[in-house]
Amino acid sequence: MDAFHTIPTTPYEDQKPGTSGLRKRVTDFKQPHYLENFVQSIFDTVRDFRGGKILLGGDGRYFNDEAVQIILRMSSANGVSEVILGKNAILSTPAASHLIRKYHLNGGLVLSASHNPAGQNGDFGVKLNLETGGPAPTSVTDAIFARSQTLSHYRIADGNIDTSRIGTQNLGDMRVTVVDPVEDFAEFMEELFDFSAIKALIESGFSIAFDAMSAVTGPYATEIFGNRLGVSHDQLYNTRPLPDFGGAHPDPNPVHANALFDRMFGPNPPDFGAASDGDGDRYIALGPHFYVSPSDCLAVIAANAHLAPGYKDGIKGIARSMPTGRAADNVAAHLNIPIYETPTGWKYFGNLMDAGRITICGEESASTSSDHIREKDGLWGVLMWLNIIAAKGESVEAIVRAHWRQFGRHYYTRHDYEEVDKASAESIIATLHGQLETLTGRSLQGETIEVADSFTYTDPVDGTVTKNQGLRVFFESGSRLVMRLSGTGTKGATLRIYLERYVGPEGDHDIDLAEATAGLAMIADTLTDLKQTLNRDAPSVIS
Ligand code: G16
Repeated sequence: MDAFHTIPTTPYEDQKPGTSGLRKRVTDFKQPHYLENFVQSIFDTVRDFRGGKILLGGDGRYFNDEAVQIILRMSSANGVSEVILGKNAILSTPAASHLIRKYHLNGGLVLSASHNPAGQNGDFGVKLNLETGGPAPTSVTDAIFARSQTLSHYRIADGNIDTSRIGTQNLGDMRVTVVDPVEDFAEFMEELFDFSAIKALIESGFSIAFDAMSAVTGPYATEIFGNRLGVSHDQLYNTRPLPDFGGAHPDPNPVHANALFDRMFGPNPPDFGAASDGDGDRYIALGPHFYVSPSDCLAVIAANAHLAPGYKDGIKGIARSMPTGRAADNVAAHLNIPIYETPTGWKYFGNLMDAGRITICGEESASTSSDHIREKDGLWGVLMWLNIIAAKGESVEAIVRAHWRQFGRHYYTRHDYEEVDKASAESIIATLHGQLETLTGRSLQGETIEVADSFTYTDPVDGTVTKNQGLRVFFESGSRLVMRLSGTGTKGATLRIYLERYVGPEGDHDIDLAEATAGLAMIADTLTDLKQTLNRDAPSVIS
């Protein structure tokens, strides 16, 4: 029997989880007892974990292996009966959600800072999912934070687990079962999508470029696209997960996925391009010389999901986060199904899915998914696109253009000012907040403001009210401007500005995106003086 130890500790004040778990610099997590304090706070709050079964794994980033051993030892000392562990301590976020549901576990911990860079000077994170397979709601993460502020001890056992050995081992009284999540996940995807049709499409010469960005989806993509769908392995890029993601930033956007963009906008591009992020929950989709905005992805997928076998009976409802472009709203109206607008954060979709109100949900931050799990799912998004293309026999661009002709086009872009001074970013938000009630009727850049507010969400299932989820300015033309601070950054603050302009089905769908939204960007600056306040000429990332 291994010994259990009770180690005295003192609280860290900064352990409040953000949009998606606790995300900090690796150097923060490596402070004495930092990880242990947070994990003990979870065990003290989520009581089902004691005596229960949990899932554990991460996106393989630097510090993953060390953290997994610490969490295993703490799980044993805290009375967990069994941990299901991804082979080599690696699990994508969607695969984790799937396994929690499949094995009826009490929840799980996914070690990831998602799309944030990794390495000794990069970021690390701990995401907590509950028994539904979805991210813990704010009520739970707030309770964990409260516990972390009074913590005086944590419990840890001795021992070590060989994470490469499939099968069951023991750590004290706790069983640890190492599983290969890839096979399971691939089989699950075969139940949802028409693999024969996609395979036939690939065999007909349809070429793709999938970039796993040296992150967690590589092995999944190799199995699903390569082995099962017949995509040539030289069309799959960066499929070996690396602890520092090859020194790159595994965020599938035009700046960080520039290799994919160069390929898709260069000479002789493949027919379809896609990339996913650090932990595999985000994705982007492109056609030759054509990028589909994530908000359009949500709308196009919602409109065509019935073409995939798993969704052949249609969809019950759609949800999107508030800042996400409103293209999906037009689809919901057409299908006569409800559309829900939630705060940013996948956790807000969980209740809607559990209550059977929605089937498809998505966010502007490069994600679409469905109620097959309770997380966003990058490879699901890619497979859905391939299924739709195979079923329709049309290119990505033809599908999206036909969609615009039916529903109109929401020109949509997000401007991020990253790693800016926190106080300055907060003052910009405060400046706009202070004007909200007086903006109606004001005209700027040829647009007239209809109304402006601060977004409050009332969960229609449990009635929880969540306030201050972003500032919205609506224009009489149908355009919209949204501003909020990111909850996933680890250095300074990130100010996000979301610009959206609608042009109806008969309108011009070929305006340059930057041009279409330039007036709205100028309005944001006029209202808040943001460039001067941040001392920046331009956003760090435009997506
Ligand atoms: C997380 C959340 C998403 C959210 C995104 C960006 O994604 O799960 O719901 O849209 O962060 O959040 P923010 O705008 O606050 O930075 P991920 O992929 O980072 O886990």
